[in-house]
Amino acid sequence: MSEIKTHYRTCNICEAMCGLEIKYQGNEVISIKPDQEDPFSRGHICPKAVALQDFYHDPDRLRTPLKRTATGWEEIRWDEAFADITANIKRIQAEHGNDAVGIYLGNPNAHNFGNALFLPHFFKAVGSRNRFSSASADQLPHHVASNYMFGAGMAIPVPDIDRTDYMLIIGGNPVVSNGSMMTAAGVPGRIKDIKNRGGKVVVIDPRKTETARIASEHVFIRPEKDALFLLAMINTVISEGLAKLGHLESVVDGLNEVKQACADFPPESVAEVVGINAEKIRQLAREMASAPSAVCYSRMGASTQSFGGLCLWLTNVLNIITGNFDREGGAMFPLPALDLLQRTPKGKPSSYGRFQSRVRQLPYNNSEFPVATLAEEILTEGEGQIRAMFTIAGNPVLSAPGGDNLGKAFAQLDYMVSVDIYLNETTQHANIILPATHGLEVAHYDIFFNSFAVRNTVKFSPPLFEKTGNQMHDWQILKALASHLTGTPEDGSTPELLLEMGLQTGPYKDQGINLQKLKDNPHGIDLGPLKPCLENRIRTADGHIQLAPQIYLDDLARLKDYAASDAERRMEYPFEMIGRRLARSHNTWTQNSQRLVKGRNPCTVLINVEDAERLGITKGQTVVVRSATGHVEMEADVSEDILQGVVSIPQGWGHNRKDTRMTVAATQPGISINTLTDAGRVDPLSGNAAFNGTPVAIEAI
Ligand SMILES: Nc1nc2c(c(=O)[nH]1)N[C@H]1C(S)=C(S)[C@@H](COP(=O)(O)OP(=O)(O)OC[C@H]3O[C@@H](n4cnc5c(=O)[nH]c(N)nc54)[C@H](O)[C@@H]3O)O[C@H]1N2
Ligand SMILES: Nc1nc2c(c(=O)[nH]1)N[C@H]1C(S)=C(S)[C@@H](COP(=O)(O)OP(=O)(O)OC[C@H]3O[C@@H](n4cnc5c(=O)[nH]c(N)nc54)[C@H](O)[C@@H]3O)O[C@H]1N2
Ligand code: SF4
Ligand SMILES: [Mo]
Repeated sequence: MSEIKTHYRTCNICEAMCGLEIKYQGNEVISIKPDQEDPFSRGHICPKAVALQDFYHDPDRLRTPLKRTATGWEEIRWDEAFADITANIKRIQAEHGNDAVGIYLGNPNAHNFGNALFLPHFFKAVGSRNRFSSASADQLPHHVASNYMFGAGMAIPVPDIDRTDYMLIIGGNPVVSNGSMMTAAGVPGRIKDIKNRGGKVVVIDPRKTETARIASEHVFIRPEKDALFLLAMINTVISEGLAKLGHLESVVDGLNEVKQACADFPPESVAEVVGINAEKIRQLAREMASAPSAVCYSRMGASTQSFGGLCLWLTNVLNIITGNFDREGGAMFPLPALDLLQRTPKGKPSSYGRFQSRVRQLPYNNSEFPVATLAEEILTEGEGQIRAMFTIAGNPVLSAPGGDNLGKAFAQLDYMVSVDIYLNETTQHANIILPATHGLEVAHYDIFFNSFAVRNTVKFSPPLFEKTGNQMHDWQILKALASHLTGTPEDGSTPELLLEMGLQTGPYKDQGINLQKLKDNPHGIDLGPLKPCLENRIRTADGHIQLAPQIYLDDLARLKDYAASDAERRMEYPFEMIGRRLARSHNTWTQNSQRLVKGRNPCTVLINVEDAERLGITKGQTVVVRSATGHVEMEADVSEDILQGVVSIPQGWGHNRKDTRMTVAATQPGISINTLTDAGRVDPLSGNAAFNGTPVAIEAI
C-alpha cells in the first residue's frame, strides 16, 4: 500500500473558492475536509465538496470519445473523433456559412481556467456569431449594468460584506448558494459577524429562505416587483434629502435624470403591487441612507426576471446615491492578481447591443445572444438558421428556459458535438461526445471568481491525480478543435504559461506574485481587504460613472404598464413560480452522487399554507403544476415560509429520461422546472431569461 498523502486545492464546483484539504492514497480519495489555513475560505466547505470524490470515482463518467450510430454509442479514437467533427463542421459551414454553427457554454467553463484561456482560440476557429451561454440564464443584467454605467461588463462591484454595517439582500440566498457575483466562502459566518458588530442584514425575498432565517429581518416581496421597490427606495432617499455622492461628486453624471425618473414612484404608489407597505419601504431607505456604511446586493431573484436590467441598474444607483460606492463597507471593486480589466482601454466600444438575434431581435450582449432564443434559432427555417451545435460543459436541455423545446431542437440538428463528463439530457443529442477530465485531474486557478471576491487573495492548485481514462483536458480539446478546424498546427501554449504571463504583468507583480510563489504557498496568499480603486476600474471614456443610461430610462414605461396590469395578469394562472437552490445539488450535474441525493425527495413544489388549504392540497400529495408551456406532476410541500400566491420549485432536476447514462440521477423523482418556464419571457434589455414569476396554475390530483 502506498502512503497517505495530503493535497491542498480550491474547490471548483461553485463560486465560493473554498480551500480543501484532501487526503489520498494512490488514486483513492480518503477524505475531503476544509483547509483551515486557506486565507480566503477560513475553514469553510459545504457538502458538495466532499462529493468531488464521487464524481472522480463515478463509473458513469465518460472515459473515451463516443460516436452515436444507428445501433447505439460506439467508442472511437480521438483522431477519428476530430476527423469526423472537422469534416462535418466544414461541410455545414461551406454550405450555409460560419454562423450556421452555434456554440453553447455552460457554467463549469467559468470554473476551469483552461477553458477561460483557450475558448477564444476555439471561437476564432469556428468564426460564428451564434454564441450562447448560461450567463443569459443567470447574471447577464449585472454585466449589462456595469457596461453602461462603468464602461466594462467585467467591472462588477461586490458587497464589502466583512466591513459593512448594513446589508440589504434582494433575491439572493447565499447561505445555500454560498454567494454569487459575491465570492465569499462561509457566508453564514460573515452575516453573523455583521450582526455581532451591531450591524443589520435585511433580506427581500418571496420565500423566507435559509439566509432570511439568520438575517436580522426578512421582508416578503412579490416576484418581479423589485424594480418598483428599488425605485421607491431611491425616491425616498432623494425626496427626504438623504442622497449624498460623497467622494464621487465630481465623477457621477446623471443624478438629475435619476431624480426625475424616480419622482413617479413614491412608496405609496407601488406598495400594493410590490406587497410591502409604504412605511416599511421608507424605513428601509432611511436605514440604508443613515447607516455608517451600507450595501444593497441583488442576485438571481433580481436578475432572472422580466425587469432584471432595471433591477441591477437601480441596485448600483442605490449604492451610489447613499454614498456607499467604492468605499469601505459598501459596494467595492476587487483587484485580482490576474486582472481581466487591466487590458481594456477606457472608452473602447463594447459588443453590447451591437447586433440583434435573427428570429426575435433580442440584443447581443457580452459577445453572445441570449440562450432564451437558441431553440427558435435552430427550429426556424431560413437564411441564418443554426444547423450544427457545440455544447461545452453545459446542460441547457435542463437549464435553459423552455428546456424541453431545446431538446427537440437539438434532436433535429444536422450535427452536434458535446464536450462533457457525462452522457446526459443534452449530450445524448450529440453525434460525438468528447470526454473531458475531472476537476481533480486539472490544475485550478479562479480567473473569474477572484474578480468578484470580497477579499483579494490568490491561489493556484496543481492537479491532484493523473487522468485514469482516455480523456483530454478541456483546454486540450479546445486547442485541438481549433487546430483541426483551421488546419494549423497547435502552438506550445498551456494554461499555466498564460497564467504566469497574466500574474507577471498583473497588479501584484511588484509584490513578487508569480506562479512559482503560488506553488510555494499551497494554501493561498492573502492580498488584503478590498480598497477603493474606482479610477483603476472605470472604463468609460471620461472616467465618469453614468448614473442614468438612456436604455434604462426608456424601459421605465414598460415597468409602469406592468404595474398597472397586475390584477388581470393573474386570471388564468393565479400563481407566480420562483426557483429554489438546494444545499446538496449544484445545477443539473451533481445528482449522480449517491451521497448528495440520498434521503427524502427534495424536488417538491412549495406552496403557502392558506393557498394549500383553499385548494385542498396537503403535504406529500402529488399535484399538477401547469404553465403556458407545459405541465408536471410532483410532490407538494406546504409551508408558511412562502408568500401567498407564489410557489417554489428547485432548479436543476429532471433526470429520469431515457437514453442518458447517469444511473444514480436517473432514479431520482425530480422534474425539470424548465418544462414550465417560457423562453418567451425575457428581460428585453439584456435578453436574460425571466424565470421568476412564471405564471402557473396548481391543482390537486
Ligand atoms: N429555471 C431555472 N433555470 C436555471 C436556473 C434557475 O435558477 N432556474 N439557474 C441558471 C443558472 S444560474 C445557471 S449557471 C445555469 C446552468 O446551466 P448549465 O451550465 O447549462 O448547466 P449545468 O448543470 O451547470 O451543466 C454543466 C454541464 O457540464 C458538465 N461538466 C461538469 N464538469 C465539467 C468539466 O469539468 N468539463 C466539462 N467539459 N464538462 C463538465 C456536466 O456534466 C453538465 O453537462 O442554469 C440556469 N437555469
Ligand atoms: N447549493 C447550490 N449552490 C449553488 C448553486 C446550486 O445549484 N446549488 N448554483 C450556483 C449558481 S450557478 C448560481 S448563479 C448561484 C445563485 O446564487 P443565488 O442568487 O444566491 O441563489 P438562488 O437560490 O437562486 O437565490 C435566488 C433567491 O431569489 C428569490 N427570488 C425568486 N424570485 C424573486 C423575485 O422576483 N424577487 C426577489 N426579491 N427574490 C426572488 C428566491 O426565493 C431565492 O431565495 O448559486 C450557486 N450556488
Ligand atoms: S461552497 Fe462551493 S466552493 Fe465551497 S465547498 Fe461548497 S461547492 Fe465547493
Ligand atoms: Mo449560475
